[in-house]
Amino acid sequence: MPKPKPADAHRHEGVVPAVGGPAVLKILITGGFGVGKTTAVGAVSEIEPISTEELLTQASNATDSLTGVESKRQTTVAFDFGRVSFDLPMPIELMLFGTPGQDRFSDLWDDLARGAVGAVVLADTRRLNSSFEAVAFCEHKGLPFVVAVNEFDGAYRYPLAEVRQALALAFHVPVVTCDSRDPTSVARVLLHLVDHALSLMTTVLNSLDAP
Ligand SMILES: Nc1nc2c(ncn2[C@@H]2O[C@H](COP(=O)(O)OP(=O)(O)O)[C@@H](O)[C@H]2O)c(=O)[nH]1
Ligand SMILES: [Mg+2]
Repeated sequence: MPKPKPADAHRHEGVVPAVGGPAVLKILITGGFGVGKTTAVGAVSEIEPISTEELLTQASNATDSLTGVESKRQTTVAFDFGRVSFDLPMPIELMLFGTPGQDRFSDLWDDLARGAVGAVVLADTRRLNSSFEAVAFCEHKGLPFVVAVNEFDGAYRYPLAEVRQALALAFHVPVVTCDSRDPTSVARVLLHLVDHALSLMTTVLNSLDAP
């Protein structure tokens, strides 16, 4: 009877175990209530997005500010999940986790952020203050992030430098515009974030290499 091979026998035979497929990255989609997080995940996801929208109830009226989003009838009580993959510039698969907008779920934000490579903070210039908490959260966690201004119809288009100033962003944080209903626009923001997160890594490496 042949002796069973040890589990790592292939190493001794010089056989590289089959690996491959895209790099899988976790990304947080965050921002205030009604800025378009659920819309963005749904627009870009290749799978049917998992969304835990519930009809707004009287009970949530005290905590969900509807100012400026009076037409909104649903709220995310847990989180949104979607997935999107890219072949270029390299094969990557992004797992998207959309946070609930309300601060009462901040413990869940911690869980959703764990292991994420970075975050997209969506902002609505009519209610920029609704995204303050998300910016503060990313800064506190040291999570690389980009701010994406969701250009709602009829909203005044502020220069991005003013948005940067109003949110008191560090100079290296990218600020871009997007339409969270448009898959191409959301994909562009996601790639921007991945690029930003990788470039921060390069900056750290350079500082380690410095004499
Ligand atoms: N006009 C316009 N409406 C949008 C845009 N993004 C989201 N909406 C609408 O705004 C509302 C709030 O979006 P939602 O994704 O639920 O916000 P969330 O609370 O951040 O998840 C929904 O009724 C969306 O259809 C946008 O870019 N333009
Ligand atoms: Mg939502």
